[in-house]
Amino acid sequence: MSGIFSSIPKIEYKGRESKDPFSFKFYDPEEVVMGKKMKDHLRFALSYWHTLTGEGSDPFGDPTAVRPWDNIADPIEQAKERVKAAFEMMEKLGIGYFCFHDRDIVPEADTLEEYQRNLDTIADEIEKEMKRTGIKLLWGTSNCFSHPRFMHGAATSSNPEVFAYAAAQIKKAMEITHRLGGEGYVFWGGREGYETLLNTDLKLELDNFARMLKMAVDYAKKIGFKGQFYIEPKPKEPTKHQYDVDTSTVLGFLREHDLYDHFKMNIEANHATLAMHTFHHELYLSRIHGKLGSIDANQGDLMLGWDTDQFPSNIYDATFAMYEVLKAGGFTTGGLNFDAKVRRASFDVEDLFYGYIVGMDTFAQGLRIAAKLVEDNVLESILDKRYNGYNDGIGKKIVDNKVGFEELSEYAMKNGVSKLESGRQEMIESIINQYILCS
Ligand code: XUL
Ligand code: CO
Repeated sequence: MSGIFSSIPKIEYKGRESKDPFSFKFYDPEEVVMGKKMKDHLRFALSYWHTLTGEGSDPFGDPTAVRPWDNIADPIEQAKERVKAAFEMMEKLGIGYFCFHDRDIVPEADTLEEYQRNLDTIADEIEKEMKRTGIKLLWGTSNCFSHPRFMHGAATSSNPEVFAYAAAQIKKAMEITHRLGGEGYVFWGGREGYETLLNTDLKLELDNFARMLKMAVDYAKKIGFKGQFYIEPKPKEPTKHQYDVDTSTVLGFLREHDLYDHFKMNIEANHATLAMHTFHHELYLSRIHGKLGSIDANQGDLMLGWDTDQFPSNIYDATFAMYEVLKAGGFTTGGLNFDAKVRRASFDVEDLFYGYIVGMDTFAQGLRIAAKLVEDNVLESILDKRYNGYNDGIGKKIVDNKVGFEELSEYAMKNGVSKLESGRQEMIESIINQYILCS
């Protein structure tokens, strides 16, 4: 077999009894679940950064992985080889989408002009491969956090020249995303936050952040980019306080700055847990506001306090994530991007494939289980029963906004609280286990 990953076969669905590590045990792309093929529900995407540029370094250690393209000295030739590798990998895994930051596809150059020219060169290569394979761009984004110029932030930098530089970078990344038919564009705060309040003008930084987002909205209109804008919340790391803490914070910020209608959420599992929320919580909250846009599917190690971005293997999390996606009516522009990297000691290219296999299998099975939960009305009937009091009598008057303190006070004097019911948490957990273990 020729190609960059010649030792790795095409990964096929072989069923749950399969002992072949290079096979899907649960992800059957063509299987129809609730009237739609699995691959169309899940809309898996490859993360260009972790997969093609990740090298296994961490705050305490040097890179561990040497990839097949690393021996190419010329940075542009190396970038072209990465494009080939990305598409070969997606073809072998049957992944239909990818996501990238500008800096993932080409390294920084001596000048901004040269950098942008290089971006165009590699975008040409990507475009060719997209045409050849039919693989699509889920979203693009700009890396305004790695280079030292962003040490104080990008849109929230204390230096207006840095604000301008970030705007130039975002403008170009939006143009490339548009040119490649990207279905979305992500803003992740990067270094938009602070290290200490003692040198921070909180109001100016937050207002400038909103200004940058407004400029992006205006520019999208100007170039005719119709893709969905997303904000990806994260509470900390790299700064001690990131402005996009979590879904609630972001929705409040968007409302305050008249940006609400232009953005949806891109929820990342490991960011949710860093915010001391569950992944389920962030998705549920996004869904009830009609803001569940896309997902960065990974998981953290709860024993480690940082963003480990591991490939997801937790079936409970995947089940509730897919439950929320189904309840939201499915993805439209969004999908499941594996913002995930292999662990530092998993340095072989085979490990990259095993990472995607476990992630895709976990979410495929999560989808099957979630579909059964929805079809059997399991959680809906629990909610219906639990909140039944709000369907008539005093409860209905409360939700219809027909009563105030005086009427309620009168009601309470007369009736007191007649009866409380159990929340039945353990019973519900037992039912969920039954669905997970028996599906
Ligand atoms: C960082 C992170 C990013 C975003 C895109 O924690 O998740 O990779 O997904 O910038
Ligand atoms: Co992410």
